[in-house]
Amino acid sequence: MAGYEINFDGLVGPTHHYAGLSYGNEASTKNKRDASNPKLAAKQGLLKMKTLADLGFKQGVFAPQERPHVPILRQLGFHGDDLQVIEQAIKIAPDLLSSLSSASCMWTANAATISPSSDSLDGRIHFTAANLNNKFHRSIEHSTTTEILKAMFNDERYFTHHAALPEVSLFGDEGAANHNRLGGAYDQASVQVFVYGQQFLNGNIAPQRYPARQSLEASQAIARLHQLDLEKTVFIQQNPDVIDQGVFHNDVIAVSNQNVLFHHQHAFLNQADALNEIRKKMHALGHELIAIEVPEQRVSVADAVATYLFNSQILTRQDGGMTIVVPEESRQNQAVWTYLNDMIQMGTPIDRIQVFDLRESMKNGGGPACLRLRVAVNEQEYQAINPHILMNDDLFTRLNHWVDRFYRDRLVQEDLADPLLLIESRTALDELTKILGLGSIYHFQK
Ligand code: SUG
Repeated sequence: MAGYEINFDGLVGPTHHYAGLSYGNEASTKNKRDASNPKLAAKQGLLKMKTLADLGFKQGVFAPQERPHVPILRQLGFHGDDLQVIEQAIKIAPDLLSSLSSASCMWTANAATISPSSDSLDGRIHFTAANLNNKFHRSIEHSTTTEILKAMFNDERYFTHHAALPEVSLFGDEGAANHNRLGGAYDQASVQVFVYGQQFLNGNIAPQRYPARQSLEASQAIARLHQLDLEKTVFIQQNPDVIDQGVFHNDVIAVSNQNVLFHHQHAFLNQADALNEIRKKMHALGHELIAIEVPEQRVSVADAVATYLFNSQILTRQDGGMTIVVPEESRQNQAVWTYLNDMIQMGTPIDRIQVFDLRESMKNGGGPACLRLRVAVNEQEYQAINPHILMNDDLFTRLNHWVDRFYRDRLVQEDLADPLLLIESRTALDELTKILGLGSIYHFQK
């Protein structure tokens, strides 16, 4: 039995727009106030899920959250009925309404950190929702994320859910985007690699321009909660210079699958030592690391950030080879595309490229890997997952119809106060819980 890796992609919510909310994420800042197309965004994501499912990869859907977040608007002093709350907010604090309307939960790589049962001392899969403390619009995701995860993985024999860490920068946690796992079969013990941006207690190396979103203290707390064996765990610091060049999460500069680590020359601080530690710990488990290091000379950090070369997914096919999933922007850049085509000839397990148009998400800094949360399971755990969230022909058709019925093809900030948008979104989400068999994860009154 080899187990499976399932990718759960975030379904883009109906209020997807460009609000420029993420300082340090250059795409987000650059595209502030552009008109978005939520319908196209959702369809681009669905097509990615369906294509990967058709290629034989295990693929699931992660439901969006309700936005705008009316309870928090109330907490901030807006009052009246829900529509009055929103009307006041757009007049007095339009940017706040934007924050509380962001569809940012689509980037499920930031939803949680997950440790498979083969790595945990108690033999259970552990989930910890990320507090996303660094950005207000994302810090409001974790409690609903936990509820959705419980509705997806609802079997106490196998799945343990932890609440997010304390909501301060000392424990800033951005989830799986800063977490890799290196080993062999998905259901066998592997080395977990936590990549942090800054050590807050007694650390002295930090980015100067942009924030480090993930702390070492958070990564260590997750490792404790998930009952990881420290002999099989590595904590490495992301290179602060690349954070300052727009690499706001580790998955913008490195990605792993099984025994392969694909990363940039400048990804990590003290890179040679970091790789040696991973290599040694993998070796103790009987695995050899294949590190594919991309030299700056071939692909600059700036090109990596602009094209999201490393925000790719490396997926193991049923024939044992690996496919790298990249966004269209990687094909459009000559240096990156030439590198990719050379790479698949290098004799590593990666021998195919799959390209997706994810432009709507990319304009907010979210590439293929941002949109997915991976969960490694064995056969019994796989059988215990809510079956309604797994992608197939029927679900694809139903979700496309659902998007056609409820989503707009243009959205700008002023539209966020349209009472019809709230009604459309709530009706849509209410129907979605039935399609995905999630029970009552939303708490609005219809
Ligand atoms: O947190 N963008 C997200 C992108 C997340 C990408 N995820 C990973 N790298 N795993 C973020 O910065 C922008 C929203 C706006 O500006 O409207 C935003 O939240």
